[in-house]
Amino acid sequence: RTVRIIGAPMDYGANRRGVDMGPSAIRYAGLADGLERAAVEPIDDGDLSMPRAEERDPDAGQPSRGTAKFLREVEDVCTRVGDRVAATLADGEFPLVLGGDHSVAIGSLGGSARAADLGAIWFDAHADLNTPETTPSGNVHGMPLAAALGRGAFGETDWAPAPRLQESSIAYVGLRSIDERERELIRDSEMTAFTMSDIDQRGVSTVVEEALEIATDGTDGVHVSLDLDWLDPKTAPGVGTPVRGGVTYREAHAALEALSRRDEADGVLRSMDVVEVNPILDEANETATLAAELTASTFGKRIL
Ligand code: DIR
Ligand code: MN
Ligand code: MN
Ligand code: MN
Repeated sequence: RTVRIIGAPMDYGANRRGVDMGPSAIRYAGLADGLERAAVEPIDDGDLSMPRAEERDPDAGQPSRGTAKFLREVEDVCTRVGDRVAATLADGEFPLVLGGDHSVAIGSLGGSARAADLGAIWFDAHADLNTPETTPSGNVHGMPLAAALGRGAFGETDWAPAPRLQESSIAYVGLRSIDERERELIRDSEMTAFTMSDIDQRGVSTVVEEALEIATDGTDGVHVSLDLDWLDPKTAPGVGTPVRGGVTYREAHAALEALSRRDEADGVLRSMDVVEVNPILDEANETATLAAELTASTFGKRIL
């Protein structure tokens, strides 16, 4: 299996500058070696080029309703990410997108859902379901799932909605920080939300197996979105929006190994993004190292 690494050093979607250095930090932490040990062949496409946020006006290109900072830049990057992901899949390779902030997932979901019915597993402390109308921050990294589902003002765009992604095929794993408006949105949606208390009660492997059932039922493959703030900040300090009470180092590996076991059996995984690593906030590249290790676990790296 060939894994094509697509770097998307984007920080338009989050407040904390530094997340644009994520792709180099994850590469430096040994991503390619880890993938080779997992017996996949990595090919690195390098990084997409993007203008620095300081050169841009965050208020240009606002949606018809509400706020979404740097929306024009997010559109430009996500369109290119989507095209790369779709082309990679068409070549029979696996697209691995390195963020950057979580808004890159609008591109990876869109590209991956172009030629297949897509399910998704969302490992995150946050629900990422705000729209320009509901967002408390104006940051697009809190909106990628809403964008891919064409909710709110995103529904009027032709670039954000992912063509073949159904709400009912999406499962969250590890939620613990949800905005007031998002709570209603989740309750009224067809998505499945496994929170940290589900993990406490039933164990992470069981929860991930159930998430896989949801994401594979009636779909052609699964997109995995790994936001490093899913982990506890003691384990993964290098993120812009840490929330205590996240999964441990062992739980994280167990979760991604559960994905890998299922993938070995029926090849269900289709695309992945690894996002929100911020080296400026990190301690000695710990979070990037974790990102590289967890990615290798997803592709089948084992202790023995
Ligand atoms: C918050 C933070 N819900 C927002 N979201 C984050 O700004 O919409 N997502 N950090 O990963
Ligand atoms: Mn996120
Ligand atoms: Mn369909
Ligand atoms: Mn998050």
